[in-house]
Amino acid sequence: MKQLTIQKAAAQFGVGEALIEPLGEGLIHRTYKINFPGNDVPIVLQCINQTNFPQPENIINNYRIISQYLKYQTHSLQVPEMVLTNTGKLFWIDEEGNFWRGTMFLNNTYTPSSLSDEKEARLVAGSFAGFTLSLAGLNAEQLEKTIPDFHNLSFRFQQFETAIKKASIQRLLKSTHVIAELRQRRFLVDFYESIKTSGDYKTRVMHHDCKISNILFDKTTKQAICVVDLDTTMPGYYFSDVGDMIRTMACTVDENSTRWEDIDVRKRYYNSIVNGYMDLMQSSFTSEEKTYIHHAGLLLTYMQSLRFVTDFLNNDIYYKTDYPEQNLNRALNQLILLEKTEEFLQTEYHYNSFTS
Ligand code: GN1
Ligand code: MG
Repeated sequence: MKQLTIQKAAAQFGVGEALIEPLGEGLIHRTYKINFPGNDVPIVLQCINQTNFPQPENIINNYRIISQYLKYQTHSLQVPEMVLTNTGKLFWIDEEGNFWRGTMFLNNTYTPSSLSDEKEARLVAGSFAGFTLSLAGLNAEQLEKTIPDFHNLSFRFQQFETAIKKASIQRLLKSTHVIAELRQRRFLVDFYESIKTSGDYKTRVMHHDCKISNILFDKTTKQAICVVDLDTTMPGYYFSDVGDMIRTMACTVDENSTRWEDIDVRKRYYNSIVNGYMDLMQSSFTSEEKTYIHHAGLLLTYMQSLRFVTDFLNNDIYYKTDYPEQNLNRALNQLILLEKTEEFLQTEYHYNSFTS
């Protein structure tokens, strides 16, 4: 993105010459930290990706409802306050149609990109569980579906099959192994369908992007203080948040790694995440949700592999990439992680994911 475009956007949210720094490692939006000369506190300026979020106003609307609601919940984590434009608006659209919004940057905080120990894993799991519990009294009907069918596994599987039909022969040939392995695990889609139809599973407000970098920690106390990136916070099922934490935090490497032989599940982290999440959630969980808690990591890792290979087959239109086969490599990384999780669950819990 052109520096001038960012400068113009920044100028809407503050006064004086803005100092601009890129922020974060997200695969979707463009995010910057902006310092204005007269302000002690920087702001986070974000250009919303409208290919992924065709109605960015929905994100703003949800954010407003959630942050208002959380303000009145004692002991709950907060979310950074919105920063209005100089004319008092919640967002700004530039002449090219880019959609910009601002939130406060919280000084004296940090977001770790990986876990330093199991205690931290428990803390993060408890934070996301606490977030869902704090929002239990919110009328979830008020929230917009910012991305319809976001964690709908049947829909993701359909998108994958459609992409296979339309893909170029070159991309298809490169993906044969991943495609075959993913097709073999269709029983996970059937399991998802049973969640949707059985009535034994509740919908709750879920964050839907539970990576460690979406929790802000206090530099001094090392405590979790804020949840960020609420773009996909909307009603969802029990598996989404704990599943995404297992996928991103219990693994030895991150989703961009191509050190295939190093990909594995870290037992102690896995257990800390599940136990940390269950500590808070079990009073709200139905017996089915408790019984199938270990399906969570499988579902999310499977879904992410489907989504990455689908994007590769669609010529990389969704996720930012740094080199040509990155989405295929990400899909393979997630597939290996899925296989390792299956092995891990069988050994540790005699858990057979093939039956639901
Ligand atoms: C996207 O950009 P980021 O990291 O916040 C994606 C998540 C994926 C993730 C994979 C809106 O999130 O669902 O799990 O990439 N968000 C959207 O890294 O598609
Ligand atoms: Mg996100």
